[in-house]
Amino acid sequence: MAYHLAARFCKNTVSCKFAKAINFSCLRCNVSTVVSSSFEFPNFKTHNELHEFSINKTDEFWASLAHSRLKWLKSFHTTQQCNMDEGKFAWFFGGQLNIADNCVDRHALVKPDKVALIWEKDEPGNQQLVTYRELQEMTCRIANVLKAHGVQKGDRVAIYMPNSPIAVASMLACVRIGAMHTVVFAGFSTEALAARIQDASCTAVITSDQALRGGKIIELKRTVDAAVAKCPSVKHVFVSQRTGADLPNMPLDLPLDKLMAQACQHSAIEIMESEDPSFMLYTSGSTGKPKGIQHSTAGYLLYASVTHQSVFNVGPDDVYACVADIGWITGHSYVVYGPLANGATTVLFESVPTYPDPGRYWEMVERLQINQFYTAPTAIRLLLKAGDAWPQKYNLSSLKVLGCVGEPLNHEAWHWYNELIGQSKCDLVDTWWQTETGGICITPRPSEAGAEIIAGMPMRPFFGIEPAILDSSQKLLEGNDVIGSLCIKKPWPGIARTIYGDHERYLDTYFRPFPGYYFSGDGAHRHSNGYYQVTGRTDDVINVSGHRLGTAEVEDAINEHAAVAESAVIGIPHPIKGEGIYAFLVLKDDVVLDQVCIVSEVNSLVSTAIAKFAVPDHILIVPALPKTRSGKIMRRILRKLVAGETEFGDVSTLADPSIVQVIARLHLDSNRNLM
Ligand code: 7RM
Repeated sequence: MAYHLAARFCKNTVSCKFAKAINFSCLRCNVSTVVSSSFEFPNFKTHNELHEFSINKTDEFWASLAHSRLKWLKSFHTTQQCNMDEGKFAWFFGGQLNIADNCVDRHALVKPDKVALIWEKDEPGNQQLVTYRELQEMTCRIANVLKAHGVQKGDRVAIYMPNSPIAVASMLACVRIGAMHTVVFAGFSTEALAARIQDASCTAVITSDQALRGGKIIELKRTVDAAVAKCPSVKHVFVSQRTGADLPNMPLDLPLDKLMAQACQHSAIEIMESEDPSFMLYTSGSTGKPKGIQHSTAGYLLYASVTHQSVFNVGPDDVYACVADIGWITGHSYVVYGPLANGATTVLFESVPTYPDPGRYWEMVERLQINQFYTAPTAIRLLLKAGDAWPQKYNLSSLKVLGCVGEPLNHEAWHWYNELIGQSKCDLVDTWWQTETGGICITPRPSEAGAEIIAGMPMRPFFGIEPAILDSSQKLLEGNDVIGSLCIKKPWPGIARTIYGDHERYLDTYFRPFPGYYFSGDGAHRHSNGYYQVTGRTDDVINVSGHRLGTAEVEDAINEHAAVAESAVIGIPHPIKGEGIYAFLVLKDDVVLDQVCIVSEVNSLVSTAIAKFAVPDHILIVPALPKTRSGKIMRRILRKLVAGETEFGDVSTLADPSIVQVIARLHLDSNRNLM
């Protein structure tokens, strides 16, 4: 059987011979086609052959997909013109298209009543369906409102809203008119929001009166008011009603829902060049101010679309759910742009995993009959901590693919996810990628049907991705069983094009550390079987007596302990070893074991799993770890706290800033006890 990557498209641009045979539309020619046939790459019999082709004939591979998957207003003449050394990337040069046209209009034309969004509101059992036709109408109305108030191609618009159809339509309205959106997580502080608006010189902000998250009210509009007071670039604040709260009116305010009702439901699309910027998204670096990662139009959309369909194996009638927030790149690529470009039905999750109880996700999977479910390791560990009874209450048999992203998925969490949630019948894809890569780069699927999936690693490079591991002297490490800095050798369409307003920082961060390569900032281990495991950020690497240890390796071993829900390790100065290890442990909810006993068992686990030198010098049991909103552990804060510093740098992205003081106190107390 031939390989099925581009199975959703037929080659026939006039009328497809499979029309009527099966009720499924070809995204290119808008007629029905057979899902399981392969037209695009009929000569490749295996995944490995096609992967090799994608590396050796990169241009042919991507040009073919760009033609079949995207709707072009004008075809491109040059597939790519890229230069890694100079950090210059141009894909599908000469082409013209519009993202909203690709994500909404072309589907609204042929299947207007297909559900585009399932809005899973904060209160469970309250979902709202939005069809492609309705999404098109909302998008056009917002586009008209923005244009009527002077927002133009190239302008920057901040979006500060909860996961909701109107937020998605606002993103699409921006790309429809060629304005760049910058979505800011609706929970970031006034300072964090203001810093992003200022850096991007946004001329408009789109927000909601309030947000509801886990039954709690979040005062979005009040935060916007305080932020906008410090942002002279902002001319208008469009306010949509989520709760209908009675809030004071500010001079820049405009009622979005009312203006939408008055606006025309049709709106012309802006013709965009392939390389025109589509959006930017801020991501915090370990030092300095947040970076506005800027993405392209054609390359970004193609990469999001191809990865979404082939990693998650999304079929035409599937209900696909990625529970990420739209304020994170995962929300952009795998809640909004990838699924909508593919004409899929995508769930928009407004709530939190534990509301009203830790069965929320699983109750939702049963109620909405979800087929693909994509979340973050932090959520899996949190739910694992709450016990097995929650998933066991629900029928999870609709699930086919489980995914996770954001951090290494430790073995214990992998098995729990696979066995308790996937009932050992699903493909579990641990996907590695970054805000900067635009989409998934290392992932167990796609691969040969039934090919092995190994716990604890993302394993296989995606099509067109050639990972490379280099050592600290910039030497390329060839062969297997090597550990070093994870780089990518060749350009791919989804790569970010610059850091907004600071191309030098873009070059310094990603292209100068290892000339000729894209540097991810992560460490990786290419195992003896050729599979990739990500060991954590290289700036988190710990060096104990000359042994380099990734934080993930030590944490994975610690998390194997039945009482431990999660952990974070950092390096601390040590007079003899250079660095020693300090481990912070969060215990599961129902643990009754004595802490001294847990500590000694954890030590022996690490000693057996890695080596004696990896055994922590100090273990502290804490109620929670400092994490970003997207669930990443901020080890930098733990390092500063142990060093006795009281200034923690940019903590605006912390999910719960108060935990820092709690941990600091426990740390001081434990030091006192030691003395
Ligand atoms: C999508 C996203 C990127 C950083 C990345 C890694 C870490 C992400 C994995 C992972 C191990 C994974 N974008 N990371 N996925 N580490 N295994 N599967 O997370 O820009 O916010 O973060 O996240 O360190 O560099 S991001």
